[in-house]
Amino acid sequence: MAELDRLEFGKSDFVLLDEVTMEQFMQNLKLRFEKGRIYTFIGEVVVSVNPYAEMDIYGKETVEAYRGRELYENPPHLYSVADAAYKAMKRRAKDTCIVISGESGAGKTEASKYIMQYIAAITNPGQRAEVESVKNVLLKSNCVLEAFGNAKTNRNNNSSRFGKYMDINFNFNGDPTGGHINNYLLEKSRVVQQQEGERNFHSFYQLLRGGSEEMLQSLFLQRDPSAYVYTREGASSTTSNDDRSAHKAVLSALKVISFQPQEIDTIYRILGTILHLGNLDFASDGESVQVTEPRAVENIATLTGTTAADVSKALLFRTVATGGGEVIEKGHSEQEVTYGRDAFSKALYERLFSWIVGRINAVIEVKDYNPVLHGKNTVIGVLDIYGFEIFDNNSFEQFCINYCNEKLQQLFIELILQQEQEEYDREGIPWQHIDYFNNQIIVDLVEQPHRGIISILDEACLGVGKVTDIMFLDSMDTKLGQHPHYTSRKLSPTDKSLEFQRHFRIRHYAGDVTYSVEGFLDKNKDPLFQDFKRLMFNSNNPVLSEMWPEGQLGITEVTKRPLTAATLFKNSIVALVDKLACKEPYYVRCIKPNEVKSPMLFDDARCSHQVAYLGLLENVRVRRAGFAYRQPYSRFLQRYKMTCEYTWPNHLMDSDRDAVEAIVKQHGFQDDVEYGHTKLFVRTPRSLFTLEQERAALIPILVLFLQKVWRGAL
Ligand code: AOV
Ligand code: MG
Repeated sequence: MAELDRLEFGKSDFVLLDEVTMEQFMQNLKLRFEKGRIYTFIGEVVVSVNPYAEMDIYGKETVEAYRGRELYENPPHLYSVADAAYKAMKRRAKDTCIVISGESGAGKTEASKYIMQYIAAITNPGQRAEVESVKNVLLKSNCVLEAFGNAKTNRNNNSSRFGKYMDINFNFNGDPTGGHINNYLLEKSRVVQQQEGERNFHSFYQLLRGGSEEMLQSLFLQRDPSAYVYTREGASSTTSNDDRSAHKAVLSALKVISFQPQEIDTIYRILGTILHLGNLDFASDGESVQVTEPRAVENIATLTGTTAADVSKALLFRTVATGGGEVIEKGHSEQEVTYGRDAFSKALYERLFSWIVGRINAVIEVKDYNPVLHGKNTVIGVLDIYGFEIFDNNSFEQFCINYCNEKLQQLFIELILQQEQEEYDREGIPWQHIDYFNNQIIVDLVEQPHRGIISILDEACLGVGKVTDIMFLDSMDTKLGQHPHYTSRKLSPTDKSLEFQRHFRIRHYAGDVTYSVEGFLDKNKDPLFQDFKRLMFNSNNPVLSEMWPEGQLGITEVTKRPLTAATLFKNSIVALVDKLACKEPYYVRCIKPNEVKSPMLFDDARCSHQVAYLGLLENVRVRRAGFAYRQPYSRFLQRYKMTCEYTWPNHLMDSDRDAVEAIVKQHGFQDDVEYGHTKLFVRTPRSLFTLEQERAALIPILVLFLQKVWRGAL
């Protein structure tokens, strides 16, 4: 509480600024950052600036200071939000979610881990073994998913290359009983290729640098990542995490999550297989293509529980059914072989990743929950997804990631800005409307049926004959030429940033991104020759075989054309947004202070850009014009009627509204409220704080009183 008033740290809530201007906002943000105050409120929203340095603010004492307290009793912290979400869930049986957003490297993943740790720390005071084990698995799953789903990019040394939404289930005691993880589009192209200065997924380097001698020998691997084509680019770049110790941590986490020895073994065999696949070379004698290194094929066969002959065949031929129902084997061209090999490597990794998530889910899934016996099962969801990103080369993956961030921004607008304003209107509360940029127009540009970019892309993928990426670009130019957020080289020939013919640009909410259409069609179709699926299904390793169930389909069995990658992604993100929208949302808005990962530097231009596009000023304005707290009259009365002689135990007034007015007047904060049609609106949390304190002081007296009544003493 004391810190809230210490001005040298700046204002702990942007709502308290003298004037809501960018200048004042930035001054306060910078001052706090420089004083080591990385968190600041906007009402219930926490704004966080990445400190790029270890902070001593997450320890046990801090947890204790925040546990069960009201938001405004302590300085702003991730723990304030976590506790608020937890309280809402526990006290009001509300499903809540914590949405963490911000661009790549802003600190989302770290924030999500602290939030999880906090929730783990404040629950299960009785140390019940089954709850402890659920908590343990939930916490350990992070380490495994990060190893397999994160990588060093040019924006962030530990960048999430998949989206993660984790639901934690709670019983009526408020203890975690289980959970569920949803993962979103893993950037699998990274398995076979990385941009300059980037790395493949951490898992490969961890295995090569941290695996035991026996392990590496059994996988026929050398220790040096530069010996493998797929890990060569990242072989010399350093990251903040030590691959060796991370490998140990992952192995022990896998055991805690109860992965079986054969499963763990299979995980590493798959990584080994992928590394060997990447090193395969092929030669053509003009007629047919051969593998030039048969040893590597044998290694792959051993690791995948198949035969060298079958591996070669799957690599070099494809089995096709002719029109007459005849099955023939058709040799690949050299180009097709390399293409097929890379597609296989990517698919192996993606399957592995999804399988790991599925295995974790099977362990943490809530079993035998009986709502009659156990009360309502409530949920806190934590969302940590890949942040908005701009690289030198932006492709299909960035397109998907940035679209996802548009959707989340849209959700923020709807939940925080729009809904708030609509509620004031609905309740007849006088206030001034606040303008904000609504990015729905960009969301539509991407996802609108028939006219949006994803539809145009899918249409191009369905085209017969040879449809090229450039034809897709032409089609966008024709259909989207008038769109204010879309342009391309052809449409803006004088624009310097659109250097190449294959470029198009989207004016995103968070900035302009120039994409290259190269590879869009292929990544969207995401084809994999059936032969690989059959090869894997027929493996004598049951764990591996289980990952490829569709391999059991016969060659002539017609399969429906699968949905494209972009459409699958869109559907999953739409479902995610729906899931979030029906929960009570809590927000953490992360800001990246500079481009060089420095703990000292506050880059004004970069920060104010983020403050602007995140809509934080608008957030403050809406919040300020508005009210920190609101509740339907009946609920307010229920909670506080005991604090007022006119309302306890029952009031005799005309309406609940009048009774509430009596309480408010008795406590002297009538200037701090507005009366809506159905709800009371309170401007500052402090008014409520007094009420809460009084209520807390009265409860023991009341309990004593009631006990006496029951015992017949009164
Ligand atoms: P992101 O999740 O937002 O980016 P991270 O959470 O991975 O970003 O943060 C990037 C790096 O910043 C971390 O690896 C830490 O070194 C540092 N960092 C972030 N938050 C803190 C903190 N609270 N205390 C100390 N260091 C921190 V991305 O996943 O790329 O969108 O896709
Ligand atoms: Mg992350």
